[in-house]
Amino acid sequence: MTRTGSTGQVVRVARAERGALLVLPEHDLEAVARRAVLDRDGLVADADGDRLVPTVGDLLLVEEDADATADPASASSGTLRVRELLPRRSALVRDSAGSTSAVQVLAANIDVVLVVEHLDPEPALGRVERLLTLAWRSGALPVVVLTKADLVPDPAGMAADVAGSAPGVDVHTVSATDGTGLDGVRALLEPGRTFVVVGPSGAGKSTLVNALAGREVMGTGERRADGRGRHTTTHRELVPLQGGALLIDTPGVRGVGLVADPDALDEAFADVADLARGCRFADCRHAGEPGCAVAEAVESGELSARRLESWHRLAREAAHQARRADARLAAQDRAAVRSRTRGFHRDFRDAGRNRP
Ligand SMILES: Nc1nc2c(ncn2[C@@H]2O[C@H](COP(=O)(O)OP(=O)(O)OP(=O)(O)O)[C@@H](O)[C@H]2O)c(=O)[nH]1
Ligand SMILES: [Mg+2]
Ligand SMILES: [Zn+2]
Repeated sequence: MTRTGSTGQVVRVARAERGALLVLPEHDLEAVARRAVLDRDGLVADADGDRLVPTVGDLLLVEEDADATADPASASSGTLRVRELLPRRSALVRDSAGSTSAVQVLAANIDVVLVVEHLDPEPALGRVERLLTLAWRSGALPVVVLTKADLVPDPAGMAADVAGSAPGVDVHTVSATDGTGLDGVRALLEPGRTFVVVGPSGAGKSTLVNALAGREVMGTGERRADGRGRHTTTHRELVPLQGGALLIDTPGVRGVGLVADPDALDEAFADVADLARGCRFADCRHAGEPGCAVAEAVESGELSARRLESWHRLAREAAHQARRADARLAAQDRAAVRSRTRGFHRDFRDAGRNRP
């Protein structure tokens, strides 16, 4: 390990693109970002030797790139070479739909996930529930931010509705236009805390980041049908704030796949999980079993049918994803066995050949 190397230093990934990273020194996030290069495969090994794709928010051990400095063409760029990925204390992870690639880490080492949803058009509760489940799974604290309060007559009433789908989660209602509610979000921005902002395109994520930063760090804008004048965010970026907190802006999410985690589902649906303790069967699926306390709560109006449906959808998806992950693991195992077997056959053949 190169941890003790004289030129080794720890940096934070501000932006990750294929093969190249923009990084900031861990303790001087206002410094000018530098380029860091990865091995040809675009991966970096962690302490266990697993090779992973680095993502925004990651902490990396890097060294000055001696080769690049020796090369006059790149000497001025002062490139860093990535040596090791430091352990992630939290990670916002989505399931990528493809069968080949596994999961995608959207952001690492985050403290708070700001789930941003607009009040106009009307908030999509199912999307909030899905993003909260991802957020609970990340190991960071989820917080809901409802934007565009200036565009609706009863923001507080709408916020109460959303809060019903976000048990145990603080819900803030803001308007970037008139400044309503921003102080409540600002109060969360303790120095050294990292926030990631997630939500649909047009929700006002970048507008919120700019308002909190007090300057135009991210492009924002209305999405127009002709595609012009459009400032939709296309990359994830870490934005250090003056006060010492860090914000990660992200592009709008369309479909985000859940990564299986029953605990995260129980957190996001704490109301359903609580009710489920009253079901006759410990493994009740709340799908017509006798003595189902969850069904009774829907009957009595204590739990909305919509919310139970949402739980069913996400629970099915998590189970499906778990099976897919198992299948991927099994395929990897089979490939490993095949290559071991090939090695064995080769050894066997060679041994035969060498026999006198
Ligand atoms: N009226 C009003 N408009 C807002 C508010 N916040 C954002 N907007 C507008 O909504 C539009 C989209 O805002 P963005 O911040 O670009 O949205 P985004 O979530 O970053 O979108 P993507 O980058 O595509 O994911 C812009 O025209 C903003 O000016 C708000 O609180 N009130
Ligand atoms: Mg944006
Ligand atoms: Zn039940």
